[in-house]
Amino acid sequence: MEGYRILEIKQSVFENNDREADKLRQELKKRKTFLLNLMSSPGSGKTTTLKRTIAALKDDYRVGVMEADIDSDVDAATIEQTGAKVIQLHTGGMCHLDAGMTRQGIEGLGDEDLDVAILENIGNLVCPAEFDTGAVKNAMILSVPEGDDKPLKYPLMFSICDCLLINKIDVLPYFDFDLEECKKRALARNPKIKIIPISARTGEGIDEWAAWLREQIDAWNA
Ligand SMILES: Nc1nc2c(ncn2[C@@H]2O[C@H](COP(=O)(O)OP(=O)(O)OP(=O)(O)O)[C@@H](O)[C@H]2O)c(=O)[nH]1
Ligand SMILES: [Mg+2]
Repeated sequence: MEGYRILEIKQSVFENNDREADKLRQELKKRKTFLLNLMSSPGSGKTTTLKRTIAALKDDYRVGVMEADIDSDVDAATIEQTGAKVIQLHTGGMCHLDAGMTRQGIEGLGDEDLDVAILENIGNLVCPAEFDTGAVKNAMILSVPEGDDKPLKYPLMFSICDCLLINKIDVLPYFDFDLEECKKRALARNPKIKIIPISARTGEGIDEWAAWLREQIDAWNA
């Protein structure tokens, strides 16, 4: 027998985070705040889609946005123009948010009077998928220029998301992106994933996305 122990540190990091995430979700349930975690690669259109999403929801819900980035405040400045409450979170180099960081963001927003809090996670298809943020629903964006093979290459992200927005469909004629093949690949990873093609530029598909989101918010905040 070896004279040393092996500690599964990664495992304990995830277990602790899962506990924190469940605690945060229970608190949000009590306060009737719905938390959405929005993830994607850098530049897929998270902030642009959020602008459209806020416009679709703001007459009926009090919406707050947490913009997570390694640095800068450009996304918070963009969202501020919509009139929604917004906070910029800096992760100082970390490529994802965990439940503790999300809690700090929610507290920074002043969560008590929010119906909906949206977290724009760090642009990355790998690390954010591994950490439960305490969100009620996870959504992701895959944009046409990234290619239809992404469900094959980043399976975890597709399997933990409740909704997949395929964005930038306005540029479909210029790319060899096979929409049907992409849907098939995503559904093979996660048969329950709701798939909505959108263009955050033209607004196409945003009504369907907003309707899906409203259903989730109303079910949680009932
Ligand atoms: N053609 C087209 N361009 C889009 C669409 N959505 C976003 N863009 C453009 O894509 C670029 C990146 O969009 P953002 O919304 O900043 O993407 P993001 O995912 O928030 O980026 P990060 O926060 O840096 O990860 C911008 O130049 C947008 O104008 C779309 O539906 N169609
Ligand atoms: Mg952004």
